[in-house]
Amino acid sequence: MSAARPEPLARQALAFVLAGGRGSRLLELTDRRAKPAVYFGGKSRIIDFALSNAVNSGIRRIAVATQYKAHSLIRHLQMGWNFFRPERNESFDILPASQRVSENMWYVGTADAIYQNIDIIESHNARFIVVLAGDHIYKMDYEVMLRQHVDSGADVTVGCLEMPRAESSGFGIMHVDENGWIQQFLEKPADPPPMPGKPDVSLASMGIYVFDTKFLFDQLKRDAEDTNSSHDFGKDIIPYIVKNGRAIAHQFSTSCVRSGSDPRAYWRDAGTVDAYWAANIDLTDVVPELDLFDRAWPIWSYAEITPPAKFVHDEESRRGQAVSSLVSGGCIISGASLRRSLLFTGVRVNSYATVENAVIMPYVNVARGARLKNVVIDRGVEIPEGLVVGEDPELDAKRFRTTEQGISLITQTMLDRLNT
Ligand code: ADQ
Ligand code: ADP
Repeated sequence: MSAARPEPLARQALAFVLAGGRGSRLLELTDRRAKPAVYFGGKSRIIDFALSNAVNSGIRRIAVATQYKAHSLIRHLQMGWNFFRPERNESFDILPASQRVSENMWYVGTADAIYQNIDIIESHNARFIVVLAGDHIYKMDYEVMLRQHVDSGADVTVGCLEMPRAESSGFGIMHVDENGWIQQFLEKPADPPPMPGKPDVSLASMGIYVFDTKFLFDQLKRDAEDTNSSHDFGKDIIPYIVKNGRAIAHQFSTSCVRSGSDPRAYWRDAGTVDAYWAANIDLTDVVPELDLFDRAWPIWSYAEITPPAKFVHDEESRRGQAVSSLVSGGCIISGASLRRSLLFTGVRVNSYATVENAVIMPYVNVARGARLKNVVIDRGVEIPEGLVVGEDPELDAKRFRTTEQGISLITQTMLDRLNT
C-alpha cells in the first residue's frame, strides 16, 4: 500500500489579493476601473491571473481587498469567481474599502488593507497567508513557494525575479546571501543596486509574500502602533523583518509551474499602455510566451455566454478575415480584414475596415472603411466611419492619447471631443 500523500500546504493557506491600486500609468484605461479589472488576453481581466494561480495551486480560501474604482472589479469577481463552496471549507471574500468615509482615509498602505480586515481573515483559521498583488500577469505555483517557506523556517518568504536594472527602480530590490536569505531590502531605490556579478540585473520583489498567519498578525499589530510607519509591505513590514527577523527570497522561475504545464516562466507588469499593448499583441505570435491554451494551467474568468465569432466574406470588398489574430466570442468580422490583433467579446468590424496591431476591448464597433493601426480601444467605443489612426503621428497625438512607442489609446470621451 502506498503512503498517503501529504495534504498540500496550499489547502492550509489563505490568499489575500491586493486589488485596490489604480495603475495610473495605464492612463485612461483606469479612469473607470482599477488596474486589476483591466481586460487582458481576450477573455480575462488582469486579476484573473493571480486568482487562477491561487486556485491552480490548490488554494481554496481567497480574500480580495478592493479600493480604487472597485465597481467594475467587484462585478467581475461576483460573476466569475462565485464557485467556492463554504461546506467544503472554501471561501471567496470581496472586501470593500467602504468602512471609512473619505477617499484619503482609505487604506493607508497595503499592510493596512490586511490589518483592517484582520477579523475576517482570522475567522478562516488559515495556517498561512499568501499576499498577492492583483495586477500582474504570470503563472506561478504558490505550493512550491509555501513548501520553501515551511522547509526554511523563514518568518516571511518574498517572491522575486531577476530584472534588467534599468527597469527595476519601481520595485523593492533585494540582496540575498548564497542560501537566499535576504540581507538588504530597498523599496523603489532611485539607483537600484545590481546583483553580484551581474551589473545589469537587479533582484526585484514581485510583491508576493508568504507568512505564517500568527506571525503576520503580530507584525501588523506592531506596525499599526508605529506612528512613523506608512503601513506598507514594501516600505515598512518587509524591511523591518529583514532587519529584525528571517526573510528568505523565493526565486520565480520555470520550476514554479508544475510539470505538464507550460514550462516557460512568464511575468509581466503591463503597467504602461505600451507594455499593456505589447503583452496583448504578443499573444498573436505563432508560439507566444504566455500560453493561454495550456489546459494544465487554465486562466479562470467570468465567461460571458456568446455565440461563436463569425467571419462574413463580403463579395464587394472581397474581405472578411482575420489572420494572426485572437477573436473572442460574439465578434462579427464582416467585409473587413484584420492582422495581428486581439479582439475581446462582441466586437464588430464592418466592411472595408482594416485593423492591424490592435487591442480592441469588448463591444467596440468599428464602422465601415476605418483604418486602425497600433491602437488600444476601450470598451464600447464607436469608431466612426472612415476614421484613420496610425498613419499620421502628429494628427493621432492631437486627437488621442499616444504613447512613446506610437500606440494610440482611444476612448469614447476622446472621440466625442472630436465632434464638439
Ligand atoms: P507597488 O506595486 O508599487 O510595489 P503598491 O502600489 O502598494 O505597490 O501595490 C501593491 C498591490 O496592492 C497592487 O496590486 C495594488 O493594486 C494593490 N494595492 C495598493 N494599495 C492598496 C490598498 N490600499 N488596498 C488594496 N490594494 C492595494 C509593491 C512592493 C514592491 C514590489 C512591487 C512589485 O512594495 O516592493 O517590488 O509591489 O510589483
Ligand atoms: P468594465 O470595466 O466592466 O468594462 P465599464 O467600462 O462599462 O466596465 O465601466 C467601468 C466602470 O465605470 C463601471 O463601474 C461602470 O459602472 C462605470 N461606468 C460606465 N459607464 C459610465 C458612465 N457613462 N458614467 C459613469 N460611470 C460609468
